[in-house]
Amino acid sequence: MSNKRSLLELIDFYLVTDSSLSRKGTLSDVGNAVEAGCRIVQYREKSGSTRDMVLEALQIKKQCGSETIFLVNDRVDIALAVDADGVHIGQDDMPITIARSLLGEDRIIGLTVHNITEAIEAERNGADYVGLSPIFNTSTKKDAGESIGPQRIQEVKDAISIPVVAIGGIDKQNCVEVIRGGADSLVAISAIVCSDDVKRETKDFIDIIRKTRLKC
Ligand code: 3NM
Repeated sequence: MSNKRSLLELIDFYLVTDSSLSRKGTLSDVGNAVEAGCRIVQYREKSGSTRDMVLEALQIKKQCGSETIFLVNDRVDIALAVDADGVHIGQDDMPITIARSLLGEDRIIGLTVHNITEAIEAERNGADYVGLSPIFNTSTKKDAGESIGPQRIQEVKDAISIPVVAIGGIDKQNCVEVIRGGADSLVAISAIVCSDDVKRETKDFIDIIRKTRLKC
């Protein structure tokens, strides 16, 4: 395992996989997003056997190579089994302090948070970044809760010193507000995996994010 934590600061666009929404399949989505310049991929698979997930995760790890951070959603066991760069966990998953003791200090742990209190707690407990969710309404995650709105991102950012990754209902139109709102990085699931051309969409997101940053 290589320690890619320092790369977190440089990330702007973050891909999360979803095989239930994908047009062309998870491996195709990851390959295209990485080719387009995506430098962080989270394998988020909610169905199928552990065996199939491990085998798929191994292929994704290969696609990510040495330049793209590879995280596994929720499953600390799978992250360890495939020697991933880390995990992304939610408030109802394994407590972060236990995940940290299993994963060690070198691996990345991201935690989903919904407000400032959870964000401060996440940093205190050793999270490397927070996923702030949901920024807008989304149908991708049924229990995502009330949307926070891009205007509230900065107050979370100001309360912690780890990166804030925005997630939930983000598309090419509203991502400008998300970056102007203070997010270090953003995730789009449906906007990417439901598209016919994942490479083109990923490039478009990266271009918009970088151009918006230049103007901020
Ligand atoms: N939160 P889309 S995943 C809102 O892991 C949300 O915390 C997640 O999908 C988390 O970009 C997710 O299609 C869904 O709205 C985001």
